[in-house]
Amino acid sequence: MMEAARFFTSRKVIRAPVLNALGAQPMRVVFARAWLRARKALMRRPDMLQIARDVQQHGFGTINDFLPAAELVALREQCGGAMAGPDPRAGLLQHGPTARYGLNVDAAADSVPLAQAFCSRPDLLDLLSYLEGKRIQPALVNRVVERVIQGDGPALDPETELHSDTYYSTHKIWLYLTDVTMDCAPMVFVPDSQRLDGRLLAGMYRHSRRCFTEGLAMSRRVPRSEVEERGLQEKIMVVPANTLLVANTFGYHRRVRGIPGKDRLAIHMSVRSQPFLFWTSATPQAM
Ligand SMILES: O=C(O)CCC(=O)C(=O)O
Ligand SMILES: [Fe+2]
Repeated sequence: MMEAARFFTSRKVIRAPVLNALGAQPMRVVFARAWLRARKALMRRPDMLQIARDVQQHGFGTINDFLPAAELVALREQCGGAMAGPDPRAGLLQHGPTARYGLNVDAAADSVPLAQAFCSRPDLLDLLSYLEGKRIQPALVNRVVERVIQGDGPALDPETELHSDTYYSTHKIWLYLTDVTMDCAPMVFVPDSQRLDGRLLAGMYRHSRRCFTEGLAMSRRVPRSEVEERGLQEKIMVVPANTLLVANTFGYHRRVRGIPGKDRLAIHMSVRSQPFLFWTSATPQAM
C-alpha cells in the first residue's frame, strides 16, 4: 500500500530502489500521460486552440505580437521599473552565475497591476487548464515578473544543461517583454521531445535507478546521445519582444549561457499540478 501511494505522488522520482528496478518510473510516465489524455478529452477546447495544438504536437508553441503595441510598452515600463532595483519583494534564485528574480504579481499588485491583470486573462487560464486537463485556479499558478540576469565566472548555471522538469507533462508560459537575443540567454527547446518512445522511457528508467544510488533529487539531465538517437534537434528561442511562448517542460529544454550583464524580462506563469488528480495542489513550486 505504502509503495503504491508513492507511485502516485508528484515527486520527481520514487525513493524506493525495488520499485525503480521494476520500472516504476517509466510506468508512471505512461500512466500519467494516458490519464492526461483522458482528462483532456473531457475538457472544453480553449479559445487559443492553435497554440494548444502546437503544444500538444510539438511540446511548445509561440504567438508573435501577442499584445497590441501600446499595451506591451505600458507593461514593459511598469515591469522594467519594478525590476530595475529590483523590488525587494522579488525572490532571487541564484543558478551559478545567473540571477533569476521573480516578483510575485499578487504580492506586488501595487507596483505591477498590469502584470497581475495579464496573468488573470481568462484565455491564458483556459489554455493552461486545457493543457493540464483540469481546471486551474489562478491562486495555484505561480505568476511572476521574471528577470534573468547573466553573471560572470566559471560556475555552471544548472539550467544550461538540457533537462526535463519532471516525469509528467507540466506547462509554463512566458510573455517576453524585451527582445530575446543570443546574448541574453534564450530558452532552448527540443521540439517533439515530449513524445513518448522507447528511448525516452529507457532514459527515465536509468535516471530513476541512478537517483537512488547517487542521491540525485534533480530534474533528469538529458544526454546529447539521447537527443540524437531520437532524431531530434534543439530549437533556440531567439524571439522578439511581445512573443508568447508556451512549453510543456516535460520536453527537453535548457537556456543558453549569455553574455555577463545582459538580461531578459518576461511575465511568467507556471503550474505544477498533481499528475493523477483532477485538481492542483497548493504548492506552486515549479522549477
Ligand atoms: O530560463 C529559461 O528559459 C528556462 C529555465 C527552465 O529550465 C525552466 O523554467 O524550467
Ligand atoms: Fe526547466
